[in-house]
Amino acid sequence: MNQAMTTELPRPSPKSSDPAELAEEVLYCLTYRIGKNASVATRHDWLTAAIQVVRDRVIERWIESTKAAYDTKAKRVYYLSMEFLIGRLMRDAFSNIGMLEDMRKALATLGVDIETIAALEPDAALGNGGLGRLAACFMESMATVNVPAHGYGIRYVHGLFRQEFSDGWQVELPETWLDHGNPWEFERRERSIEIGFGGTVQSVTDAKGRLERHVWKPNHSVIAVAYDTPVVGWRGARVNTLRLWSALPVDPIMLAAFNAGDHIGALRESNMAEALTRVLYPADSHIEGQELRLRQEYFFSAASLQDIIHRHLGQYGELLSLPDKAAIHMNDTHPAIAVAELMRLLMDVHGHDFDTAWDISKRTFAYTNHTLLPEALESWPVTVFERLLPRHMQIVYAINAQVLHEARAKEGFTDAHIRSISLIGEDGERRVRMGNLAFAASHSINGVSALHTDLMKQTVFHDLHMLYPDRINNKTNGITPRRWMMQANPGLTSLVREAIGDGFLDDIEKISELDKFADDAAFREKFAAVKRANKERMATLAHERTGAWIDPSAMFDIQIKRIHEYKRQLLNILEAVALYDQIRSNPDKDWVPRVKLFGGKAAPSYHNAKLIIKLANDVSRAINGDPSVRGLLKVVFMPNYNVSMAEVMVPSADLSEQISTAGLEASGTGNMKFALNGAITIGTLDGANVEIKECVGDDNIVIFGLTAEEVAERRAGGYEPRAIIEGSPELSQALSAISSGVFSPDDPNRYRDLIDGLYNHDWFMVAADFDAFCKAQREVDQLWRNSPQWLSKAIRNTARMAFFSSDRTIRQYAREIWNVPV
Ligand code: 26V
Repeated sequence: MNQAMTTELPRPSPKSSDPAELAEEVLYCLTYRIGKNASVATRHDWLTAAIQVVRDRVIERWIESTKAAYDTKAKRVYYLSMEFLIGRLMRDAFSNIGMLEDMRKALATLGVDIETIAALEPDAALGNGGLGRLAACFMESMATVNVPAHGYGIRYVHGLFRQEFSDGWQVELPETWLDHGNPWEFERRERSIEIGFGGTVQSVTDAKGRLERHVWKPNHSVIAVAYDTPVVGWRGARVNTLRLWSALPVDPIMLAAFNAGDHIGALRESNMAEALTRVLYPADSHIEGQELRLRQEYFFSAASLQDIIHRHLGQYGELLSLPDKAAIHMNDTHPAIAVAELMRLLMDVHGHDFDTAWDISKRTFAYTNHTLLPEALESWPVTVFERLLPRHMQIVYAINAQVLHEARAKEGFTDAHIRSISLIGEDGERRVRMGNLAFAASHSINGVSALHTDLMKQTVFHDLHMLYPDRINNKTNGITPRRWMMQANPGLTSLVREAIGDGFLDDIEKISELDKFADDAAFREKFAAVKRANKERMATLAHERTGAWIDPSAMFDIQIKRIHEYKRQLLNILEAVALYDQIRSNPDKDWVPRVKLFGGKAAPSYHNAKLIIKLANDVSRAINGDPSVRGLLKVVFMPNYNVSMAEVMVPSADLSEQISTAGLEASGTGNMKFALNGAITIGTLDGANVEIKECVGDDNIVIFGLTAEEVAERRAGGYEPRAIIEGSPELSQALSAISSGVFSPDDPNRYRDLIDGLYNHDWFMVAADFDAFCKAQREVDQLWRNSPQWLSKAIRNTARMAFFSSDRTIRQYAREIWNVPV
């Protein structure tokens, strides 16, 4: 770091973007906000100072945006999500505000390398995967397309765990993103809200003994404290707020208990409160009804609802206009308890009758479904629900009575239909079905790809769709091109600007002008050079993190996502094993050199997913260490995959693996990131792959395997994986290599369960798709051999991905769901 020191620091004019003045501002912040001078500042201090300088610009626009929304009485969008997988914010904010390059220069004059300090910023992993990352892309797009919006979520002290490998096994370590403080957030103690749990419900009657209202008397409560983070849109168009709630004990020093001599009790209560927002649940499907999870859901939903109502009343003084001024969006069912909370506030606190409250709620709420996996559909035992939220339980029953009443009046509705749409599941233990609650209370329920939306109508919501046929609609997911191209792939961005000008930066549709360069040999060379540089950067990262050397001239074949059996990392590993065998048997064949890269975390309690990670690492060790392979195939599993790692991996990919069992991946968004960055997809006709194929064209994607319909038919018709495995020499060979301990000589039985599962039921149809997958991979090799042709296809992928911008998705939400002008 530069030792340059100024003795006098005039407070600089805050709007300058002149690098010399910016440098002065950085020094000013270092001195007066951090309390250090340049000679003793740590790299973290420089990072904080640089962020604070840009933050000042952001704050000015933030205040303007907030005031404008108020003055114009604009309708606001409230996006409720248990997860926001935002990653790092510095580059995003600097770039969107247009100061990245000026700040780079300013810091350089101080002897500070912006990339070095950028790498120190923690990656905020307040989410598990697709659903959380979508929420983050949506926040950025809402600011970009000028939708006045607030995101509401939880400020987890520990986000998704840090993953390490110990002898190839996943080990989970706590993640501590707040260790050095968080310069992006502003604590709002004045927005503290008391949230109650448990207790009893009293009925208040009037003089004539008629029921006037219900009063819920919780028996314990916690305080929700707001922390606000500004979210900057492209070119600083607008700045919205991400408001995350943190839990504190009502009486932080527990004076009453303490004075009464109950020291332990005081401590326990204080710990209980803070435990509420301590950690993100790390499972992206299946939850064994942990009560803490329901508490988290209610805590953040209730705090958000009360905050929304407070803001609305502050401006409009009544609540009948709520649906005209507020759209409340539920990101999956995790905030569905907000429905009962709004009903409670409207009826018990503000004196509206049920019908009015129900009408207001339905016109205000909308819900997005992100998965059809039955184990991921949330439901809570009535006993737990009732004990924790007795008044909400009554309200759920009242809503249910209303819905069932409407169903009974509908022609053709049988008892079986009634049972399936009920908000209370009666098979076995009685449970509150959060999906049905969210559906019943929403005027719009959307799927996240065309296929997923159709399947919603045919499966989980078949009967509710019959009852309310106008509600289900499709909004295919998108990704923000700012983070996923402009920031993550500056090389490609400059090349595209050189070719077609800057128009696509503001209007991504214009990227289609790149199409005409697909057959331009000179452009192809430049495109290849950009990809090469990205692959070199990736190779360096792979070496740093795993010790493996990978050759940037090999094909980079990448599968990064949560580890899940339906996503079929196992299919990809089996293909690697089969290829390994073929390379050894036919050493003289003209093999295409490949590097198979993996990344992803398994839920800590998901046994098979953890076994799949171990298998990938075992296979990697065997293949990478076998000299007879001569580097023609390498397998590398990158530990601790997160948003920041995706930003390096995605731009380096030649081939994008999107190989889920058809019908099970709701959309996928990684598929979009890769294609935008010029990777070719190998994939099944699942989720958004179907629409990607339509956009890029059949010749520019490699599709294989069963369709969703064929998967369903096979399931219904008695699927026999054993016969398929026995009929496929490659698959049999690969499986027998694994089960005979070739990759696990220390424990030959390690993969017995995994392999037996394939022979016995193979829920995810790995066997059924294996041969087709291998064949498709050899077609990919063929394409790769013709480099100009490969590059043309890659360029066409980039040129044809505009549809998958989250700006388009958000405009559709705004026009078709929220009724907000864009
Ligand atoms: C579900 C559950 C179920 C209860 C336990 C805790 C928990 C935590 C997260 C989730 C969400 C899983 C759903 C999810 O992430 N779905 C993904 O959403 C993406 C955005 O729409 C979509 O692209 C992916 O296909 C879909 O898997």
